Amino acid sequence: MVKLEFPKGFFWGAATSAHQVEGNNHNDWTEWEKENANRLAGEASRNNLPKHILDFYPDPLKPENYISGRACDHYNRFREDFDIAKSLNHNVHRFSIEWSRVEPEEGKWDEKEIEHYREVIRALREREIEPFVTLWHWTLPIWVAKQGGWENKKTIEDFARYVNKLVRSEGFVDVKFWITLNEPDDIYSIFSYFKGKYPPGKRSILKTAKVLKNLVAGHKTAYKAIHNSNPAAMVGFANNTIYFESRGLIAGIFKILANAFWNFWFLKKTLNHADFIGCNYYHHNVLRGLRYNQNKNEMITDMGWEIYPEGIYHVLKDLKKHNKPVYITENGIADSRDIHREKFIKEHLKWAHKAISEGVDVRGYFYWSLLDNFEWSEGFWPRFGLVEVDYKTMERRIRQSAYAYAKIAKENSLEV
Ligand code: IFM
Repeated sequence: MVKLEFPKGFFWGAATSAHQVEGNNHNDWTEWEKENANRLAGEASRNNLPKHILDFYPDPLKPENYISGRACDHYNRFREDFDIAKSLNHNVHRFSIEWSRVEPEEGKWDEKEIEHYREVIRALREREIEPFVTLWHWTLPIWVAKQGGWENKKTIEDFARYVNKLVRSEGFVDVKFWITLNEPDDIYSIFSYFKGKYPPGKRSILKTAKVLKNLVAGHKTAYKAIHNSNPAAMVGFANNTIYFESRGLIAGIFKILANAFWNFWFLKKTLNHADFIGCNYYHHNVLRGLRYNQNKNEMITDMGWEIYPEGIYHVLKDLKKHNKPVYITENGIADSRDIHREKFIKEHLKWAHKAISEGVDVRGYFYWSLLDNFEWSEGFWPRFGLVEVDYKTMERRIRQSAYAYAKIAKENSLEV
C-alpha cells in the first residue's frame, strides 16, 4: 500500500451547472427540449442503451426523459445538497449562474435572482466550501438566442454587461474563483454549430468559426470585468481535453492537428487572459490513419465512453509548459449501478498525482457531478452523481463511491 499525498490546501469537490440541476429554467435549451423531446425519445433504442438503466425513472424511451423540467430541484434544495457535500468533506464546489434568470429581458435585472445566487455563495461559505463560479454553461436567455446567440457580435457586449453587473454586486465582489465559459470551443461550438446536435442545431463551418471568435472575445471581456472589480480574482475557463494517441505516420499528423484544435486552440487564444487552466477530462481517442475513436473500449461507462484514467496524466503533462495553476474542473462517470465509480476516481487521481509529482501545478479536483442530473440531449438517464437523485420524489441517496472520495478528501491523500 502506497500513500499518495496531495499538495497542502488541495481543493476537493464536485461540479454542477445551473440548467442541469436547478429546475424550472426558461432559456434556449428549454425551448429546444420541447421541440425535440419526441424525436430524441423516438431515436433512443432499447438495444443501444445499457439494460440496467431501463429500470430507472424517467424512461429514456419516453419524451419526459428529455425535458429538464424540475431537474433536481437544486434551486430550492441547494442548502440540503451543500450539507451533503460538506458531510463528504468537500472544501470547494463549482456551480454556474443562469444568465436567463439574472437578465430575463435585455438590460432588465432580476434582483431576486441575484439575491438567490448571493444566498448560494453564502450557503457555501457558511459550510467552509469555496465557491468556484461559472458564468456561462451553455444556456442562453431567450432574447440572446433570438439575436443569434454567440453568432452575433453584440452578444459579447451583452455578456460583458451581465458579468459586470454580477461581479460588482454585493456578495460577489469577493468571490475568488471564476470560470467564464464552460467547454466553449470543443463541445459548445462543435455540438451547436458544426454537428447540430445541441441548440441552435446548425451545421456550418463558417458559423462555427464566427462563434469561436466571439467566444474568445467574450472570455477576454469577462476576464477584464472580473479583474476590474477584484484584482485578486483567479479567472479561467473550463477546457474539454482529450488524450489523443496515434498509430502510424498519418495518424501522427492527424494527432498534431487534433491536439492543436481540440486541446489548445482556445487556450492559446486566451492564455494572456487566464490566471489558471480549467481542465475537464473524460476522453481518450485513438487515431489510426485518418480514422478516430479506434479505442479498445475494454471498460466503458453507461454512456459507452471508454474508461482511460492514464489519459488525464498526459493532458495534464501537456499543460505544464504554460506555467499556470491547473484545476481539474470536471472528471466523472455515468455509472447508475455505482460499480466503477470508486475505481474510476481513484485511478484518475493516481494519474493526476503522477503529473503533480512531475511538476504540474494541479491545485484541485472537481468530480462531475455532485448529483445525478440532466445530461443535455441524453436527458436524465446517464447517472453521473456522487449522490443518486430519485426524480419522482427528489430524494437524495449518497452512493458508496462518494464515501470513498470523501475519505480521500479528508486525508488529502490516496492509498493505492
Ligand atoms: O454534463 C456535462 C457537462 O455539462 C459538461 N462537461 C461534460 C459533462 C458530462 O457529459
